[in-house]
Amino acid sequence: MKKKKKKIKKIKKHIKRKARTVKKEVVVQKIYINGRLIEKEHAKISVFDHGLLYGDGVFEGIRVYDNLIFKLREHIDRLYASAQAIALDVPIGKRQMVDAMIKTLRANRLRDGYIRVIVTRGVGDLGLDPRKCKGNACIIIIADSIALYPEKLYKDGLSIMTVPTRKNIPEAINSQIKSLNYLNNILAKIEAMNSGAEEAIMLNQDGFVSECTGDNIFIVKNQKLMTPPVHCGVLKGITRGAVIDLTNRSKIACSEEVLTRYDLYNADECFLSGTAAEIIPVVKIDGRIISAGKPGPITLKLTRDLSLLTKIDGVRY
Ligand code: PXG
Repeated sequence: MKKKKKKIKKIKKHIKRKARTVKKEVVVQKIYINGRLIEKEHAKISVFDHGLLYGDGVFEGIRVYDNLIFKLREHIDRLYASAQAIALDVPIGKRQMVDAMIKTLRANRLRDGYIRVIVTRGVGDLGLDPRKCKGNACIIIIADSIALYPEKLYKDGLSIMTVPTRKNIPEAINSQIKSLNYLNNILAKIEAMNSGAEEAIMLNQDGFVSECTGDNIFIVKNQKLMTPPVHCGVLKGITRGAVIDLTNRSKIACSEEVLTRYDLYNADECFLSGTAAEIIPVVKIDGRIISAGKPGPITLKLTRDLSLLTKIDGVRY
């Protein structure tokens, strides 16, 4: 009897020790910086990095669902296109970038979550001159989780509002560039939050609806889905693209339309789409109740369809 008790004690001790080591492995987050995986606490870059000093760099946010990287190719292509647009040489190729992302995901034992890939112009001096950063482009990959809005709002719907801050004009900074400078959108977000709304609708210079601060916008009117075209200053969102594909498969009519605030106020349904947000219903716009104050049927169907798509469509790692 004594022997048995001793054995059980030994096994319990072993399990405890094992649990401790597993926990330790999960807890210590590792960040990829220029080819090295560094513990979060020690993951640091220079204060002379032009990404910090000037927002000079580009990024992507990508979701992973149960070991599948959703729309990987699209995100990688957009990252390199953003870099090309700001004349930033990414020091590694697309294949190597994917390998680095997978290495980071595995090191963090992340099955579900979010990868942030950042490429900055790198270390220069206290002047704008990008030539000073030559050869120093810095690659950072963070594998983590993300929640753009509280869970409750996915059931109840968002209240959003148009804000005074307009989209940057495309001749200044094209909306397709996912740059490290989000000040325009942050100002819009502050304005919305200061007025009690969770998200901002940004208009373009001509007063037409463009997008929200980190999501694209869709409305439903008479069973037909509509979203602003790219020339209205919207980022060609990858989730936006996935939603459009889903409507094609389900034979739901969907088109790109120049939209005004009037169109939003009179919509039957409204939702936002984005990598971080996924699909989130909107029930109030500038104080007007939309969709009888609850998520509409087409919004809910597309939410279900997108969720199914993320379970099958992706690159396994
Ligand atoms: N518009 C803007 C301005 C964005 O920044 C989208 C639309 C949606 O695009 P995708 O391709 O994701 O469907 C975005 C994307 C964050 C965060 O941390 C924001 C985005 C993506 C990931 C994370 O807030 N915005």
